[in-house]
Amino acid sequence: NTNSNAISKVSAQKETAKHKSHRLSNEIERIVQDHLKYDRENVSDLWELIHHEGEMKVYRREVEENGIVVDPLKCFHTVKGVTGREICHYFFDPTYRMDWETTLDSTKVIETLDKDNPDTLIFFQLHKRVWPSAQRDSCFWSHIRCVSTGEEDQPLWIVVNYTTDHAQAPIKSPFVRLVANVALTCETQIIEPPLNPKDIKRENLLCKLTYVAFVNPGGWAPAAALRAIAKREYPKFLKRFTSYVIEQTRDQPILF
Ligand code: 14H
Repeated sequence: NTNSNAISKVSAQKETAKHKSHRLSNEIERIVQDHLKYDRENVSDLWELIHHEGEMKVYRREVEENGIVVDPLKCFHTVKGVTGREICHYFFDPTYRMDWETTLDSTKVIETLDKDNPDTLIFFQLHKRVWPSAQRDSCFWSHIRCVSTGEEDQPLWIVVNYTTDHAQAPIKSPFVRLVANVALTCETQIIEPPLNPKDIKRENLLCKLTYVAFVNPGGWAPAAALRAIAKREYPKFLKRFTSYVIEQTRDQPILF
């Protein structure tokens, strides 16, 4: 099917690592490298822990720009029984988006940058009016990548969602455009590794997940309401999304 075809294309890229450049290549490279450098760093005391539940920790910094709330958000989570590649795959692939997203009215892919290597898609999304002000939409590139670390280690997988302009997604009132820079980074650990790697079972897998979000609401919205929504919705997203991936992969062969 189309989907497994897309998966194998992204993994093929992992082996060959030669891909065509396109109009967004430089920007993607810069933004991905920034996330790889900083996201997994522990939080300083400037960050407030707003939610702690089991392995999940959600932090934020209260920041305003010209009276608009743009609080950076950072989450750490550990998920059992799945790989980083699996988590990133379900986060990136539009096939599953509406299964786990609860804050969207719609999602649409408006461009695939390189059809031979579909690791970058441009999305147009309409957000539910959870906002106590005008309804928001978003247009962003979404990029998935596998990053090799040391020989012994499992590779890192990362997905970055970053706001972009697109002729097929003009800003139309009454909608207000969200501006975002979001990254999900995953590292797989093998616990009590069996002697033969072929014997690795799901119970041997642990995935360290980092989710970082810089979201600007794009226009005024009441600060207190926005912060209450963020505090409720980010943990809810992390729980629902990770449970979804566990559920989807339970009886599937492990995708390293
Ligand atoms: O990351 C999430 N979803 C993806 C896939 O749909 C899209 C997201 C994004 C958001 C906005 C613009 C572009 C891209 O990366 C999961 C998001 C869960 C968010 C729930 C919380 C919403 C409350 C936000 C409050 C912001 C305060 C400034």
